[in-house]
Amino acid sequence: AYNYMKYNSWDKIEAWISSMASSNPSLISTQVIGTTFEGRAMTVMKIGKQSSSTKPAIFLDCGIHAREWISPAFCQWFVKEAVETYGSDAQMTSLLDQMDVIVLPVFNIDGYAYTWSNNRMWRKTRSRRSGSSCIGADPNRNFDAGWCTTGASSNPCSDTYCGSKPEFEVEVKAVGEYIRRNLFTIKAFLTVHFYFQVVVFPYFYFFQVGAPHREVVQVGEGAAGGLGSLFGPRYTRGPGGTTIFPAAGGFDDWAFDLGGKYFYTFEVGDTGRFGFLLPGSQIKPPWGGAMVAVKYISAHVVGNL
Ligand code: 0X9
Ligand code: ZN
Repeated sequence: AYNYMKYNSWDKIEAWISSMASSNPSLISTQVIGTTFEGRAMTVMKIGKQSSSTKPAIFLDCGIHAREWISPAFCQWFVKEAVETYGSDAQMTSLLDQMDVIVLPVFNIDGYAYTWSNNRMWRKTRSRRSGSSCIGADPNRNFDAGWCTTGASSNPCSDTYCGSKPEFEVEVKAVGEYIRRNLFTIKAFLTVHFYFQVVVFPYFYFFQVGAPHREVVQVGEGAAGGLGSLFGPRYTRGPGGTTIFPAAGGFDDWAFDLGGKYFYTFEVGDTGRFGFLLPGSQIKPPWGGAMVAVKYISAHVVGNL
């Protein structure tokens, strides 16, 4: 059986995606949305009760930063929980009856593979460019939202390199195009990072809460409450630029500007004892918290369609 209690290599995750889809055909369908720089297929898993009409959807992505291993582990855990609790857990059942959750288990697959093969602390993609021997760009700085104006670097050797131009990274372009094509059905976005303990929302590229202010904040507070119930009041929430740090070119700000009403970025993890090297045996509590938060936000979205 697939071991969710440890981290899994990309090869294992890729095989897991197909086997989950083929063993749960009534709940999961897959679609390839692009190819990474190194040629790996980017596959999304659409989880939800089948319907003859297009259902509204929530987009959940993990692993935009290569070394944040707990993030892809959470996406896998979410899919497992969805499949196992659909029909018994009331919240999950109502969510999957009314909406689809579109899961991108690993956004930055090349980077993730590289953290397994060469450098555990790698963050960026693995793209190459002429004029520099440094490799990769930060995919969460490469979206077209105040691109490279703050909290990002134009130095290709930096860990927060914004790339040669917005959506230059093929993975970013693939996700961008998928979202543009499906924006009418995608009602909310959830992105999982490691390792602050926050639920944050746009904007990150300037100091302003995105509209509609009050509702976005309230839902974020409720979600952070779910995380806080597992981790204590350390869990904070708020608009990104002031709550954590300003950083332009993010997936969240870009999708928000495009018209995505709800976009929450979760940072889950411990309080820094293990940092990025959080052992697989420690991943369960942060997942539990994130699951509570995901369900909280989904329930709000379902109730406000
Ligand atoms: O800096 C980031 O991209 C995220 N933090 S991390 O330590 N996991 O790298 C925060 C992303 C918040 N969103 C934006 N800055 N747009
Ligand atoms: Zn991150």
